[in-house]
Amino acid sequence: PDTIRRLDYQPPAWLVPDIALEFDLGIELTKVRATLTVRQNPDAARDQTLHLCGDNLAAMDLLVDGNPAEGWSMSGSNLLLPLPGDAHEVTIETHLHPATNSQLMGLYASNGMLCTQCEAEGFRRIMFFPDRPDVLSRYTVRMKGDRGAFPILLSNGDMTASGEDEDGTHWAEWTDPWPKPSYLFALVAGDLVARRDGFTTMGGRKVDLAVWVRPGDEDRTEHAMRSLINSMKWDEEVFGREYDLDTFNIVAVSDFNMGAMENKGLNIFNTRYILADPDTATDGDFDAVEGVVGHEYFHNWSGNRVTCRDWFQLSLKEGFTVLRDQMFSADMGSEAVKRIEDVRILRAAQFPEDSGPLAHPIRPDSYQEISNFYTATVYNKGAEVIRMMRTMAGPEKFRQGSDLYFQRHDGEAATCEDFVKAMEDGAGLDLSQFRLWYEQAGTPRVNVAMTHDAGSGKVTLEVKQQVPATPGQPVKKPMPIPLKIALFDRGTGTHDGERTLQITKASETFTFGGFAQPPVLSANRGFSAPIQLETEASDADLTFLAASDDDSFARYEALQQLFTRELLGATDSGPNEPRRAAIAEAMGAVIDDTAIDDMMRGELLMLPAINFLIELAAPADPVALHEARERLKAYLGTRLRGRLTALHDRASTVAYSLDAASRGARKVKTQALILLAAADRAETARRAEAQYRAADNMTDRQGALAVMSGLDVPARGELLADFHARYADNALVIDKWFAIQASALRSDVLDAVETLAGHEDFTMKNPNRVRALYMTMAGNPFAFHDASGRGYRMIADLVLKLDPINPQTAARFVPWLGRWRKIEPVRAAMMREQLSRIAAARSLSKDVREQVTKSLD
Ligand code: DPP
Ligand code: ZN
Repeated sequence: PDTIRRLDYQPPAWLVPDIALEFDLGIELTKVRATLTVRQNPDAARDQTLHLCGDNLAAMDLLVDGNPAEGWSMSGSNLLLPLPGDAHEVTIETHLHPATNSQLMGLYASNGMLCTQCEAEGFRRIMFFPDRPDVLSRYTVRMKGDRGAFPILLSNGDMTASGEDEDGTHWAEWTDPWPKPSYLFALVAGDLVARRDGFTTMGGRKVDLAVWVRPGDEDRTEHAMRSLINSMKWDEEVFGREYDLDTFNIVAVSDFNMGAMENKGLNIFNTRYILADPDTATDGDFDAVEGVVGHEYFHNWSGNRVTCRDWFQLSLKEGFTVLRDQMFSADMGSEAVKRIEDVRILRAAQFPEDSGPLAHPIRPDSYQEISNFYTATVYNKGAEVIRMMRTMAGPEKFRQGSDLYFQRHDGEAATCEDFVKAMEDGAGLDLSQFRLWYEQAGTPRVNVAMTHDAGSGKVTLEVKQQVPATPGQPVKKPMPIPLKIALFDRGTGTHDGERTLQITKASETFTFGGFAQPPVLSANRGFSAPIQLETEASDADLTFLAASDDDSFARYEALQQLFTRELLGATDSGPNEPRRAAIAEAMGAVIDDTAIDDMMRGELLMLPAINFLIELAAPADPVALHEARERLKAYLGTRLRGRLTALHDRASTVAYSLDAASRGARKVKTQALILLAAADRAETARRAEAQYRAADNMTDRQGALAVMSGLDVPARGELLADFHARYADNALVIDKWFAIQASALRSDVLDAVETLAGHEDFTMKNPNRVRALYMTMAGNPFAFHDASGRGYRMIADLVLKLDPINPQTAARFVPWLGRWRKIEPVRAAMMREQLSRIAAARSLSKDVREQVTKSLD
């Protein structure tokens, strides 16, 4: 397979300043005719051959300056067209079959409508084109189709003309004045209804907003529209970015590989990130809608106005845009809670990637299939890296850096280096060593050892770091790490101010004076750097921080460390009684603490995820970890029973609304049930059933059902059936019904997954449904790591079956098997065996092939 390398980048020999596309739409057959204005790129080596990417296309007609093209040839699936001069007009016709496009890349049919997905390399499945992000064109799109089948015709930019033909067809023309790469092209045609609203930008532009959905779904679009308006306003206020067209359209599509797509002026979304109402969406779903609507909107500047030179620069737009959506959500809700949630995601999804066979820097050096690089590393670690710049510069300077970046590169295809340079010049930072964060993969391990000298009152911190070897990078340099710390006085419970240590070496020491007593160290406050931190904190220190730290992340972290110590220790030597008691006391204090709100309380009551513990325990016995975790839950549930039931009772009286107090109440309710369930099944089942039956919202209903679903009680089957019947016509809720069962911590969970795969509602054609069942199962350690190896086999079977249908989605399941190095040897061998079985398949997509080969290495 071909490996593409970052350092091989060459500018395109030909530019395409303008493209006119004409679509004759049909579900079975769509004819596309493109006219490309091409000219030699003065800044590239001269090449008289125009290289046009194609994927599964045939040129039905090919003209140069109006005459049949001569001398053209195919190179694999690409088209090579010799051109005599400096500038030409090339016309090409292609025929597409949207109904059979199960990959969901290019033009495809979903639910009777036509839609597109072009990032990263989908446009070449529509038209022969230099399908690379550094070729920017002005698009004019004319669509015509049957008025009955496709009453609504949308594309990028603004609609500039429309009309009817005598034969029952109608047409619309859309023009996008902003030059863009082909991956931002989009088209939607179908029977859609809109929620409409408007927004006036800070410059006075009146923008028509519309959220388009299938008829019947319009009542579930209010939150998406509100999120869009909030995003537009927020980006003006916080980043000074204004919208630049008269129209902004969002369309929700039920068959979608990713979360959403930022096509210029026409964002296309997975329905799960648009549709939300209290009856069908949880509070978490509402947050996800707000975050993703914001994310895609923010791309209009960080991605569209300034795009990427090549796909190695993906984090330029994604890391930055994730940071922007995180900041937005923090401002819309609770900054402290949002930070904890984002770190939890990073640890659960990115840390395992960074320490496994697929580890790559946020700016990768090579790839075979770019779809495999839409990763937690490029996105979430990418956001952490830019967040560190912001921490070092401070908010105002950071804003100056981002202003300079947008100003310098508006209209360009830029690189990560351009961003770093703009931050250096605009924010006044020296980022020479910091560039290592773009080059080196692996999560740095940082160890902080503290000594105290009673005579001089001096505290010394000895900081050591080590960046682990990753594939292709055996030896690493020390990273620059902004480490926020505070030194607490044990007696007063206060500290003398937060400091940011700028760590630059493998080993260095920092000294502070004025400490009569040894202080308690609070380190990596706010998670100021994406590292694994080791300290020598005693249980007493952690208990102190869990109770007194004024940084809410650090407080959460101290509790997490206590949990982690207990859980990792318990798998070897059983529970540590004094530590368990200290944890119970700290949790009790969290329940009683009136100074924190319920949103934060819910966070603090959560035990670390098994998939994070596996990282720390390596080689791990996942089921032993799971059992230790259940034992700790049971212990806490028993010790805190009175307080947890009181908490559940108190929270149950709070009426439904979307405000923080009401959401917090729902969060602690389900957390209380989770702990109580491990202690007293029968009593908790009664409580959960009551919560389910009384629920007037999905958060309470789903939370109760998820708890029930893990219990062996008669009402379990009845409630699952009730849930299915109640929401039978709502695909997103039926996804939940699948996921709740696949996440159950029960011995028969794999039987259940097998049965569900045969359920009439299950289909391999819909990525949301496949993920609801199988991604949930793969993430359920109790199921996936079943000692028989059956969970591994089921995921391998799925990959093999899904690959011919939808390779991009199939490849996403491979990394679960690739984590074998972290698992005890007996299971690890079985995981490898399943990877080998996939590798041996007669034909595999490039996507799955790359992931499997790397995972076996
Ligand atoms: N660029 C898209 C995003 O916003 C890819 N799904 O993340
Ligand atoms: Zn994005």
